[in-house]
Amino acid sequence: MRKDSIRNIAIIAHVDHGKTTLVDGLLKQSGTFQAHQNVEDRVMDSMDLEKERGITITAKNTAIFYNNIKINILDTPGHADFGGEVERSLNLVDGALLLVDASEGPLPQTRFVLKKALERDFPIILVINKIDRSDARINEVVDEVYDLFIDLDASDKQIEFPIIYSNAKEGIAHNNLNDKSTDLIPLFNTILDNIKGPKIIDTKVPQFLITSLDYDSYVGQIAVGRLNNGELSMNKFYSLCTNSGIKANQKFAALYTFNGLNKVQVEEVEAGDIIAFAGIENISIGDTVSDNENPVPLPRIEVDEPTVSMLFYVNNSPFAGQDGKYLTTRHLSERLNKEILSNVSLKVVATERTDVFEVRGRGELQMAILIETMRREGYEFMVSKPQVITKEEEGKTFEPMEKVFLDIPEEKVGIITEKLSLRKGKMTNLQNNGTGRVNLEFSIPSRGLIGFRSQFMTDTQGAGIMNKLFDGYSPWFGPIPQRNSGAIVADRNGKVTTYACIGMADRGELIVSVGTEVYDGMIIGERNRDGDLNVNITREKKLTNMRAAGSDSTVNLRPPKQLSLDQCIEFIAEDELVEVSPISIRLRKMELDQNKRASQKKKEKYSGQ
Ligand SMILES: Nc1nc2c(ncn2[C@@H]2O[C@H](COP(=O)(O)OP(=O)(O)OP(=O)(O)O)[C@@H](O)[C@H]2O)c(=O)[nH]1
Ligand SMILES: [Mg+2]
Repeated sequence: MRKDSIRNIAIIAHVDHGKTTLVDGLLKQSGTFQAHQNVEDRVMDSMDLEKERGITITAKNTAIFYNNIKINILDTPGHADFGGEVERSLNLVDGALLLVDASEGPLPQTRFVLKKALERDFPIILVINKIDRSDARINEVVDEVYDLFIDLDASDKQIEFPIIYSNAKEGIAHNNLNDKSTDLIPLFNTILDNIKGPKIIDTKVPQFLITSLDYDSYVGQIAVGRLNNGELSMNKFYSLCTNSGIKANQKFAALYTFNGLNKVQVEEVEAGDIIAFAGIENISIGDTVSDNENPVPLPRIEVDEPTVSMLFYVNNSPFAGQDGKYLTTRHLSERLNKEILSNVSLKVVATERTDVFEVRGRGELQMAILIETMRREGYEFMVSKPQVITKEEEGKTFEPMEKVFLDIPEEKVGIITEKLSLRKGKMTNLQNNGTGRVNLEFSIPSRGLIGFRSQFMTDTQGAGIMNKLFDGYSPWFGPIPQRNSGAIVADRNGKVTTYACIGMADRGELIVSVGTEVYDGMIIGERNRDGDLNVNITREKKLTNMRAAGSDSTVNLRPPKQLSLDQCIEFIAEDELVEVSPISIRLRKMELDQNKRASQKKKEKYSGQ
């Protein structure tokens, strides 16, 4: 039976094509907010880091009512590193709105999300968004989407998708480009007409798949998901089907349905709806809540495997414990294990050292978000350079590959091609649009892209656009040259002085400012040539030099380069670490003792590495 009083849909697209903005419009026009209520832009991007970065990081659901029909909407992230969130969300819905920017057209993540939706044979509604853009090329973009469907082997039925043209910012949707509609009603109607209500069996044993976890300081952990069949009510007992067995006699402390951005507490919930509960302990994503006597678990959620890993170390730097609340092995291990309960695309693997954990994920941005979140919570720890996760097959090593799509000014083709070929990239397509910009496509080992983004931004003076898409595995490509500049490293503890900084002007670029406390082995700058340079950055001017004493202030000291967390992660080499605490981000050599570093170097040279 189909439950026609409910619709469950996901909004999927490449990053920035307007998903969250469209949800704002749907929320507002469905009368979810009170007339006087002041609603901020992109209200679904509720996490601090989402607001700061202007991107969606975790998929979230909201519910609106239109013509007495409840539409549960899942807003998903468009950045490739959070692709696991899209895969997870698709478990909750019966159809998808595929948003495509009217000027940019389908981009790599459009392909990824559409492929995932077609695999489930979902009905798709194509929404060409940002039709107000002066550089919109609507008809071309529609054709490109058809090409994409064909390329993904869509069936004839799948290709017969309806098309809506929208300006999500203004909350306008048209069925045809020359429509005069001034609201989103055409989109609401297209959703109701094309995406059917959930298929359910009311009388079957209840089956509820935990698809996301939330936390409420009052009731504790909350599980969100879709009740596929049956019903759930308070005061009854259920089974929790976990990875490690079935636990019977579970009872809810609260049951909720969604209305707008709020959860509404109810006594029972009906099949087909997206609901939440509190009160059952030790749950994780992928668990099923089912009948107490005859539980029937649903298949666990599967997402693509992680491709990068980073090591998380307990902070053992000389400044350890100065800023953080949580520092120990136990703190770090508990926090990381909590993360994997709610983040399906991350994995945590133990290492030979008890104070080091390997965290596996989809990309550097996903890692940076986790690190930033933890540091804001009061954690202090260190992380290593991201590494790719290789596979062994028939005695051979395979490494993850990526397709990179670049849109750059014509005059930058030379330098970018050169940089990418050093990193083992191979150009697979070049298209000159005759507009002064060129589209390039490369096939490259993921390893070659680690740390490339900031170099790309510098080389294109910020005018380049880079997108990438995971592209399977290829045999190991051999060594790829690392950062070609060395680090400037403090050779003793102390405070950075103006005098010492002035002396560094022609040695490279500093990343610490005058007055910063540094330690022996801490990285204080990027050298302008190969090899590390150990320096005394705490040097004071000799007192005998009295006459020049006043001249310090007249020397124009170049301000230090400020590295963001993402840039620090990109910057470090294999023998370096980023040390993060709630207050500071420092870079250091893994081995703080310079004599030991020197002898390690010698050994490497000797062994021909
Ligand atoms: N001109 C124009 N801008 C739009 C439109 N829709 C969204 N935008 C803008 O596009 C930018 C990205 O919008 P978001 O809604 O955050 O995009 P998103 O798809 O949710 O992005 P991610 O969640 O990070 O993948 C914002 O600056 C919006 O104001 C539109 O129809 N026209
Ligand atoms: Mg968004």
